[in-house]
Amino acid sequence: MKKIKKCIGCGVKLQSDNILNLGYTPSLDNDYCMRCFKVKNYGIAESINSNSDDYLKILKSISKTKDLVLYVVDILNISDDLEKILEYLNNNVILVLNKRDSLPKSVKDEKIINYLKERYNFKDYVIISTLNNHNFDEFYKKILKYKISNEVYLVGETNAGKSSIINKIITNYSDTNPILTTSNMPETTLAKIKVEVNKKLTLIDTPGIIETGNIINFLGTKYYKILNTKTEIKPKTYQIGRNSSLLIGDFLRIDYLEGDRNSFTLYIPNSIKVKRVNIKREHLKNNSYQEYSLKFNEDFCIYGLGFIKIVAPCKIGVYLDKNIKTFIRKNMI
Ligand SMILES: Nc1nc2c(ncn2[C@@H]2O[C@H](COP(=O)(O)OP(=O)(O)OP(=O)(O)O)[C@@H](O)[C@H]2O)c(=O)[nH]1
Ligand SMILES: [Mg+2]
Repeated sequence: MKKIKKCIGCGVKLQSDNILNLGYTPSLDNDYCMRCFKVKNYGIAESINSNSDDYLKILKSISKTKDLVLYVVDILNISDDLEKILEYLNNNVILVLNKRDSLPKSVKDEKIINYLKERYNFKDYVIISTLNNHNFDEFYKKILKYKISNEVYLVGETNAGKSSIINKIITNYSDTNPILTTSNMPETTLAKIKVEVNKKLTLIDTPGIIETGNIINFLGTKYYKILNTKTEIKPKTYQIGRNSSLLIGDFLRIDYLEGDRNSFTLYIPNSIKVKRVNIKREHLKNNSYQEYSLKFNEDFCIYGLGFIKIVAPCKIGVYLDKNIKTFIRKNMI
């Protein structure tokens, strides 16, 4: 019987039979599949199709273990249904907000943590940045504090940074070298991968779920890099009144329909162009048009892009593909 060998970068079973199938490598002596090899060496994104059933299967199998789970979330894209994951897991779950570097330094970590604690029911909360090693010592201590066995799982949406976090922990707290493949394309990790950090801790990487409403699924590959921003967002503030509109990139328009003069602060990647226009125009109530009413101090969130901090009550008209998830929450920062 052939021994099964797995790619050490993404966890897929290696095979040398069919170049068109996942896990292909010209020689089974290689440690990485060709897809990982291309990501690592050329940064080439090759997307694949998987489904959320696989993700649920993984969550179910994790739930049976009772081991500690690190639920990794991109701080710029905190979903409104964060707690849903707890329906599938009986384990202790720490909410890990990654990519702290993408929000301005002036924002206080504590404020965000308190905001989340008031709303959700996770075992604990931690804010980190893998990019600049922010808060890893505290994070590592929490892992050691809450772990039940030596095995600790990382779960979360694709691109939240699970594999990058494991690589960083390996770099910080072990004598070995990081091996996992990471990239800005959705679905980099393809199967569970156990990574032994030291005798006391083994981290288990999992493939991320793709949230179908994430804007990254609608904007094409050239946005992979833009949406996975590596630079601190400079918030853009606009004074808005009746008849003003914001044009955001070439995919979103927001019309100000009702309300007093207002302030809109955009927390979205810097390279996405924003223009305020003051034009009298017809409202084209086409298929992608929707109206929203906001109360005092609410954020309008566009999932995968970021959020707009709005201070006064108003009504807005939004032109955006209807399949992209949007929601309103109390101002987070
Ligand atoms: N700005 C910023 N980017 C990060 C950080 N951590 C990871 N990234 C980037 O986020 C992207 C996704 O990282 P991965 O580690 O591959 O994410 P993942 O959660 O393992 O994704 P899947 O394997 O697809 O589930 C890559 O472009 C990383 O470089 C961080 O702290 N800050
Ligand atoms: Mg990964």
